[in-house]
Amino acid sequence: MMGNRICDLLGIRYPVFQGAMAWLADGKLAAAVSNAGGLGIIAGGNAPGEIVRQEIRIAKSLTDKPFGVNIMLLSPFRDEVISVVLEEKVAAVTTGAGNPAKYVPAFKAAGIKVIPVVPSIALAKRMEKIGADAVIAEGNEAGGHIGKLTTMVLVPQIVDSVSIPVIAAGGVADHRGVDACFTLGAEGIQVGTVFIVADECKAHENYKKMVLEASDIDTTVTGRSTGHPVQVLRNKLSKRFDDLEKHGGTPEELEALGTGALKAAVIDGDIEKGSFMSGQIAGMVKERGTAKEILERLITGSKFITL
Ligand code: TUI
Repeated sequence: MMGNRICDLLGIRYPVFQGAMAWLADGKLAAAVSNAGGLGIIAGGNAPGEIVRQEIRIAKSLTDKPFGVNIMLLSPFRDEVISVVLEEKVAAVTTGAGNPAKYVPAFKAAGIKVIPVVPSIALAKRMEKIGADAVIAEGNEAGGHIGKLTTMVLVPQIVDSVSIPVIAAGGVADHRGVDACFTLGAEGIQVGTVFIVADECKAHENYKKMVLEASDIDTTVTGRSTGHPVQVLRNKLSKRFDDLEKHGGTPEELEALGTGALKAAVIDGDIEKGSFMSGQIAGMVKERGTAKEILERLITGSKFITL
């Protein structure tokens, strides 16, 4: 898309990012999305640096298009993942779950585009001031770790507060959502949940089925009391989490319940004990396909992005 600032910044065809879903967004999925013309993004999640390096190398072997890596700032391996990303010189870094200010100069010096997720105007302005290339305004319709505001409320306020381009995330699954975000002033979108059911996504079959069969009200937010709210598909684990929170569970008890739960969902497909992170839009995800088919289906009919 000529003249779109996100496409020009990254050298990509469509201003569509694949959200960095911990455990799910690996080198294979990221490469498939980048090959389809979007920006694939490898999720650093809580993985050690060398695992992230392996995924970067896999992506490099599968595509010559730009792709990104997301740094999850709560990760115990944050610093080593950052070192790996600097060494491997990926095209772009997105960050989540925290303020990346102290790392921005190093990314910029390495020629890596920096695109933080911002849940507020204050952080968006700060990121612009220290040289971020764009920001992602992620509303709390999104899956996984979420901020306080919805996409509808957050995006126009961030757009009005900064001059750098804004990518909208949270609650988008078809061209109507895409166009709503562009109407709010976004110049790109990020989608995660729609890619869980991509053929190239490693999610366990049970995870894919849960997304495909989800109804409008099947997500819930756990962990509000811990200060780290996480949007997931409702299941036995989310119910146990809710009960523990209601009955004054300690942060340690809550953490113990969550430990290993994402792996249980993604790898083992453990319907009862897994944490099936997902955006609220799961109710609209009804069809599988390759990453390319999913991306093209998403933008077909858009007045802002043309195939
Ligand atoms: O990061 C995400 N979503 C995620 S990370 C993740 S891995 C995880 N696993 C288990 C427990 C917790 C996380 C799963 N989903 N989205 C981006 C995002 N970033 N949403 C909200 C924020 C955010 C919040 C506060 C960004 C910056 C921020 O800054 C606070 C500050 O210090 O100013």
